[in-house]
Amino acid sequence: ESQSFKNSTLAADIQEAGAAVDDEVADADHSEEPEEHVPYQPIRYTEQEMVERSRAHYTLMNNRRSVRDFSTEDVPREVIDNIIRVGGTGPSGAHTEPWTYVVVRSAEKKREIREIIEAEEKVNYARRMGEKWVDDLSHIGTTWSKPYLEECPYIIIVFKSAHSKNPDGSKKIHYYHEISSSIGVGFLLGAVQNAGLCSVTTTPMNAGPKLRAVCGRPESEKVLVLLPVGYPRSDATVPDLHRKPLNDIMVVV
Ligand code: IYR
Repeated sequence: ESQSFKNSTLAADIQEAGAAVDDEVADADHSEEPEEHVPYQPIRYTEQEMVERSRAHYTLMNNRRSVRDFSTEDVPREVIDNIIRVGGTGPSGAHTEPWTYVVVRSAEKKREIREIIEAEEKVNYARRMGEKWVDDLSHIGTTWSKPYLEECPYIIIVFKSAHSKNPDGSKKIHYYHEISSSIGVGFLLGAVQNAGLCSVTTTPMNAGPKLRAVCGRPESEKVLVLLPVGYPRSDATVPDLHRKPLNDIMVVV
């Protein structure tokens, strides 16, 4: 881990609370034995701290927007590594961790990915989605054209798998792999926002198998979503969307 992380107050807080888990210890235990339980106490804040932190977090996340106008400016690789680490912290069915996060850095691969997606999206917009869907989407302003897939410095492709192999070669079933991997995507989006970067959830119909081949992933892994990651271009725009107020999304019973 970097010195800057080790020296930060946040890191110190977490370590003080005994919540830091050594990577090697976490990686080592793949035994069949029932896992030993260990004490766990997350940091306890005062009520005022909780209010302030939850408000600040809401402000951060409420500023997130899906961005499709990316700058070609590079992003430090360590930031991407840390975002992926966050994706790996999500809960998963029986702790089976059904995700693989492919980080696409190569300009050539990004070009191939753009070509595959644009070819499918031409058919999607013209035929597969249907008139009503295309009409319902028109206020967002999307089309089959996806130049941002080449302009962004990184694309994260999230793969989900229904199963893998145990160390002894037996089949390991990934329970709830779809929802687990989707929660992982939520964690990634939060991490991207926290880093001051932008993304857009991209789910191109029919492009999965070709994208999997470009990434050299096995057939057991299916593309769930693509996340281009980078800075917005200085002339980036987003649709003027508004979010439902609390009273429209929360019901207390
Ligand atoms: N996946 C296509 C179309 C699309 C569909 C929905 I629903 C959106 O909210 C946005 C886009 C595309 O990326 O253009």
